[in-house]
Amino acid sequence: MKFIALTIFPELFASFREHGIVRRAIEGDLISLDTVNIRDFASGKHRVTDDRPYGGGCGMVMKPEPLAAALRAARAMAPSATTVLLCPQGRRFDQAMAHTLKSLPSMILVCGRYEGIDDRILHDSIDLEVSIGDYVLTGGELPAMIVMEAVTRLIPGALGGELSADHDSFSNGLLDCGHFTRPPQFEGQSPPEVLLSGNHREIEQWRLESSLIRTVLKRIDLLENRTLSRQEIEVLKTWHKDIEKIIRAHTPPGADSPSGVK
Ligand code: 4FV
Repeated sequence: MKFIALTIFPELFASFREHGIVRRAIEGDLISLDTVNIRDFASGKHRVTDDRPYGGGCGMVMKPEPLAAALRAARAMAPSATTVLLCPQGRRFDQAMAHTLKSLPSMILVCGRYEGIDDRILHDSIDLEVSIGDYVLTGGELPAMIVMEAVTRLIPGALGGELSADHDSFSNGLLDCGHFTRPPQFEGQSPPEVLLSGNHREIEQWRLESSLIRTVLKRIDLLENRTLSRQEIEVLKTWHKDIEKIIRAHTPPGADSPSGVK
């Protein structure tokens, strides 16, 4: 995957390139990450890249000419690239979108600044608008790094060794299970016995139940339009039975329990 970031702050990507999985993926030729400085395409002594908004109002807008010239330069470097604008108006980025994007040959990531970019760029130069969340940042650089890191992790070989992204949160639409490591005792707490048992079938079952309960408690919305596996349904049925037993135990004889359980 060839990443090209269009930005007026290329230095922001310096340490991002030199650390962790992005660095390893660059060294392993799994990805490349180049920056194009939009200011290099701005004219005039001060090479301004922004101007006051038509119609008045506060803030500044990113000028179309330097951005269009920078986009042409980036396309010359990656003719088949998909051009993505990071902006609050975009489609919400998530793991599913990361899986979709990972198979692209190249991406040009446009990092806006100020109040945003001139809309005329939007119409004829942007293939996809992506938002990392419903809040407003001062620049698209951090969102671009988030997209690049999430996509890079899914490129085969990027995670290194036996690691795979298949166990990720959201990879199967559930939150990840709980994780424990040494020491066996920490502030009086020990990890669940089953994880020390070596019984892989029981460990898998525990991890499934851990994922399910965390998803039910923290992100039940993730279960709404997700097909449950037979194994997952069995777990939920067991919990349902256990919960009904508790309700019955706490319902005075003759009284209908809150859930109408006789
Ligand atoms: C943003 C987001 C974001 C808006 C104005 C950059 C800023 C400034 N990008 N997801 N949320 N962008 O807030 O992607 O140009």
